[in-house]
Amino acid sequence: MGQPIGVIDSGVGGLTVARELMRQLPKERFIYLGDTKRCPYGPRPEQEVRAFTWQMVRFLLAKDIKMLVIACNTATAFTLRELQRELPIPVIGVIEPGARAAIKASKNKRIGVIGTEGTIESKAYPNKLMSIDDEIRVNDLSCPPFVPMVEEGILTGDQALGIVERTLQPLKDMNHIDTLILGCTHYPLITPLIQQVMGESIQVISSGEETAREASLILAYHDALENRKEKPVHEFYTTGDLEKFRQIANNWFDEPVQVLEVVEIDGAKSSAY
Ligand code: I24
Ligand code: DGL
Repeated sequence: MGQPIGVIDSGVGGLTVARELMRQLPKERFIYLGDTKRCPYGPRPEQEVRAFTWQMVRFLLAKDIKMLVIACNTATAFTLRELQRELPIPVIGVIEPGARAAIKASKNKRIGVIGTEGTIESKAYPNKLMSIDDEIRVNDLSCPPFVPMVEEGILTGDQALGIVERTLQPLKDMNHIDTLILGCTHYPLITPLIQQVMGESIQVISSGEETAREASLILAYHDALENRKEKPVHEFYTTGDLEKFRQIANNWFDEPVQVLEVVEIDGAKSSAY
C-alpha cells in the first residue's frame, strides 16, 4: 500500500480542506490530525502556534506520510517556511494557492483578505500576494467573531448576518476590492453571508479548494500519485473529545469516518522525531 498524505489543522475546520482534497484525489489515503484540545490557534502568539504545529508534524512524520498539507491558515502563516526547509517531504500550506487564485481572479488588482488575528497580523497573505505581483493592493482584516460563530453552529439567520455585517464593515467602507480571500478554514461555511454582505460582484476565493488543486499538481510532478483500485481508508486523529469530533466529521463527510482515535501530542508520548 502506498504512503498516505498528512493533513494537520488546529481542530475540525481543516475538514473543509480535507473534504476538498479527498474529492479531487479520490485514490489517495489521508491521515488527518486536528488539535481540537488547543483550538483555536488564531488568537495565540506565534511561538505557541509554531510549537503546537511542530508537535502535530512529529506525530504525522512517524506515520510515514509522503506529503504534508497544512490545512490551517494560522499554522501556515507561522510555520510553512520552516517546515518546507526542515522536512524531507513536500509541504504545502493554504496561503499560496489562495493568493495565486485571487490574483488570477482579480481585474483591478485590489484584493481583500480575511482571517484570524494571527494570520492577519503575520502579513503572510499580503507578502505572498505582493511577491507574485507588486502592483497588487491588499486590504486585510481579522474577523475574530467568525470562528466562534461557526463553532456554535450559527451559519444562517439574522444574528449571523448581523455579525458578518458589523465585522466586514471596515472592508466594505474601502469599497475597492473586487476579490476576497477567505483566509480561514471556517469561513467557507458562511460564504453565502459573506457574499451577501460584500455584494454579488465580489469574487470570493476559498483557499482550501485551491490547495487541493496544488496538492494534485505536486503529486503528479513527483510521480507520487496513488493508483490502486480499492477505496482508501482514511485515518482521523484528534487531541480532544472523540465523540464531538466524530459527530462533526460524520456530518461533514458523506460516509461515517471509519478510523478515529484520540492522541496525545503535547509531551511524553511524542517520540521518533
Ligand atoms: N463547526 C465547527 N466546529 C464546531 C461546528 C462545530 N460545532 C458545530 N458546528 N465545534 O467548525 C468546534 C469545537 N469542538 C470540535 C470537536 O471537539 C470538541 C470541540 C467547522 C467545521 C467544518 C467542517 C457546525 C458544523 C458541523 C458539521 C459540519 C459543518 C459545521 F457540526 F459548520
Ligand atoms: N484553522 C484556523 C485557521 O484557518 C481557524 C481556527 C483557529 O483559530 O484555530 O486559521
